[in-house]
Amino acid sequence: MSESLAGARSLLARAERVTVLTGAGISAESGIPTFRGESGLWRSHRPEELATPEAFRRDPELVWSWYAWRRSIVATCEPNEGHRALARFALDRGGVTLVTQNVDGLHHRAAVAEAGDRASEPAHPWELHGSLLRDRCFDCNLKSDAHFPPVNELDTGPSRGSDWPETEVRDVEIPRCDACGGLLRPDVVWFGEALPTDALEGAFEAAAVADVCLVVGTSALVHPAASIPRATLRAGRPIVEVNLEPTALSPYAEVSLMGRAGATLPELLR
Ligand code: BJW
Ligand code: ZN
Repeated sequence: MSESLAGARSLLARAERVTVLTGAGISAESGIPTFRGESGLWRSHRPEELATPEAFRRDPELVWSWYAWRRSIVATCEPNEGHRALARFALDRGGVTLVTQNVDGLHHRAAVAEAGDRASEPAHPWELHGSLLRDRCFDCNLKSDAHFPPVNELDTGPSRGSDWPETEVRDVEIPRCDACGGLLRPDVVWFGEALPTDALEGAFEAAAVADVCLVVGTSALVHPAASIPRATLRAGRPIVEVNLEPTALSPYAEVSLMGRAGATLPELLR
């Protein structure tokens, strides 16, 4: 076992409370594209044209086309060894708060699968950037289960490409809110929008009292999520990082484990 892996394991073994912050990198091995980096979504698409309220006001069909494609990817993906290792870790030892920037629902699916017949309830992670699995009214904020595009219009077959087929759902009528008739949007957090207060407060509170903050698969460039591990640092406790490459947080991490989350987490959390 490498020295850093042993060091990280010993920090976790001594910790009573652990807060885990995850990002797109943990779902990469499930086949969900990350945002930054070589094949990241923001390499080929401009965030300001797709992930802002202004973009939605300007061209809701375009934005929905992109999210429909993203939903079609998530619909075919499964939690990977990284999600599962974290779910087992939380169920086995308690004292773990899971906070994610991801909108794919894979942490919860892993928790449900790992909980199986156990008595303990699979916890929902704090979802800082919302969920792709829900819609929300653009006008009155009423939330509902995702119902766009209709499941039978999702191209989830083996022919689904890795690129966004921009035109595919452009002609589909966008559903409207039952309560006020406003346009529905995906219930995710776009740039310039506030994060859900309960998730943000829950995450900062858990980080501030954590004995270790474990940060997995995030470039740590998007705030306020990227500031959460600093609450642990401010309390004089360490950060352990798992990533393919150094990030904005690496200089502050007690241990940086460079590797795939799907291989590293099962080793680290065994
Ligand atoms: C692997 C791996 C493997 C790969 N194993 N590792 C302070 C300073 C500067 C700017 C700001 C600031 N505070 C706020 C801002 C503005 C802005 C911001 O942060 N901008 C920066 C980019 C400069 N923030 C906001 O606008 C936020 N809102 C806000 O601040 O509101 C204020 C407000 C208050 C009150 C009223 C009104 C407003 C909102 C941010 C929303 C972010 N939304 C997105 C899209 C979500 C919906 C969707 O999915 O479409 O969230 S953007 C995108 O980035 C997504 C992600 O959750 C987020 C973070 O990305 P993440 O997860 O880190 O992914 P990547 O791709 O960046 O990194 C992947 C990592 O994995 C890499 O490091 C790889 O190496 C690694 N990896 N494979 C392990 N197998
Ligand atoms: Zn409404």
